[in-house]
Amino acid sequence: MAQFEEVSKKSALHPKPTGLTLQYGTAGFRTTANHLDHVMFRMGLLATLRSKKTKSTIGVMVTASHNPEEDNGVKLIDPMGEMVTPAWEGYATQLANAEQEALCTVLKDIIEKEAIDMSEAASVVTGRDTRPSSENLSRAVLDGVSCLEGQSLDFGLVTTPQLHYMVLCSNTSGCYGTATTQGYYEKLSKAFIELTKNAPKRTDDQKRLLVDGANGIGALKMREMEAFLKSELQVELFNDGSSGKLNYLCGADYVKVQQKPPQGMHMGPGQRCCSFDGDADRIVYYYNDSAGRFHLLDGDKIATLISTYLKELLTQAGLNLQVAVVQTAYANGSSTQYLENVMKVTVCCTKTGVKHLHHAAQEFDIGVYFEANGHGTVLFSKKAEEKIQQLAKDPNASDEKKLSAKLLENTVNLINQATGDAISDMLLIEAVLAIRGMTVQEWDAIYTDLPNRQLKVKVADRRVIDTTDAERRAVTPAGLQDSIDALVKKYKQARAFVRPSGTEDVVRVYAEADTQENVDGLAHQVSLAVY
Ligand code: 16G
Ligand code: ZN
Repeated sequence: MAQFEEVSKKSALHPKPTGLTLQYGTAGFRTTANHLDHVMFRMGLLATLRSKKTKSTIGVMVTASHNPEEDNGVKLIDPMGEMVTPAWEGYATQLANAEQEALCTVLKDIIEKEAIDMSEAASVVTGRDTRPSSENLSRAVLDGVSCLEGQSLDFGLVTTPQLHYMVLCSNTSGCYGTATTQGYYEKLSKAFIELTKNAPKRTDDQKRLLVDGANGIGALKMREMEAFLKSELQVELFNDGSSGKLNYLCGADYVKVQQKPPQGMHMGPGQRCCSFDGDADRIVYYYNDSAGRFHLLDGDKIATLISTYLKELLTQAGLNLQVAVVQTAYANGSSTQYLENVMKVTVCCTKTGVKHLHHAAQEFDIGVYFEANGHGTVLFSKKAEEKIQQLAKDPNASDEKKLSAKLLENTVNLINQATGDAISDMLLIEAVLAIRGMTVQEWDAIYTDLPNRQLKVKVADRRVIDTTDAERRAVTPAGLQDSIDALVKKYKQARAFVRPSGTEDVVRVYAEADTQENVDGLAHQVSLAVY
């Protein structure tokens, strides 16, 4: 077939370094940028096949998120804006690792296995972050798409969640929104402005927010968004990419892991601040108190704020919809306890990685999911959205109920349900704080985090550690979990687990206990047990 000849010919322009093997990990391929040209070309091929198979638009995002600027990566986005399914992750790995001469055979195998009709049309949308390598790499993706005669639309510089949004819009005939960045800004800003009308007394000072853009795409897109917000949010942007290096000493990952403010941010006492990561799908908040002490409000605090707000509105509206919060093993024990015992919401725990949380959240009327590292969003079931819409226009409903339904309706519109989105999450948090008249300190005081510590341990082969119970218990090697249990018993309010990283060649250790000194000791002892 002519298409395969074209693949053979073009793939020579994107040669695979012999012997190099890579794996489609938790968030796609990620490695040093100069090892990725062939992977990009091949992901263009695979996205085209996926599009033919699903008869839908598929997304390909070129980014390495919070990794250093020299790295890059790529991930595929499925029709409803979610991460590609596990079977296709497997194909992605096979295709990326096929030596040059075996490429067409692997491609044909996938076509056969999935019974793909090659005469189907295909449509692929692409996007990229601000890394210097991203432009050429995304061109390689487009080369792959054109080889198999797919249609492509390159959105160029966009945040990861913006591309997820484009995919979702493209496959829902515009019902979710208009598949342009303008459409994205208009949808979100309209909902935000409607919501903040319910907080008419907000002062300029309360509208002020310091944003660390991680010197990346989020900063660029925040600048574009600003014009749509009509001063209802007054953003002061730091690390906007004009001089600093991407993710270097800044960004959500740096702030969360180091537990300190990003470099280059001038924060006054009590000033509300937030950080995006390198592709703007993660956000964390923080402030310095009057004594100069740093306070971090991570994904768990965000999930608590949002689920409390939603639950209150549902009660006021008299709507019987179940709110659940999905967390991972990294969720601070205090947050889980608060959600279960005080808020009385259903809490469930999944393996690390957005796809697992997203999947679990789909099981509920309203599923709020957040990783402690700040990646998350809220999913509303069809039933929930319909009930909210009906009430908002019910002529017999009381004014109070109608107002709550309207607030819920705008909240739904403000949220990017395709994936966690730093810009959308930020606007939602700002709206919730405004409506509830809450300061960042009051939000922080909802519960107190248990002291915790994360460590990484280098081992010969991290795959010898296998886990169960949403990564909270180690099954192998034999005896490891018993040692952890014995160590945990020595401390108060303690918990610890180990898991192999899905993105780095290390084992991660997490521990919690009553004091920082104790938890540091526990984490250290657990890390010794891993060897
Ligand atoms: C990826 C995941 C993130 C997860 C992290 C864990 C996505 C989009 N990103 O960055 O959610 O927290 O991996 O990394 O799924 P680890 O396995 O190395 O700890
Ligand atoms: Zn990211």
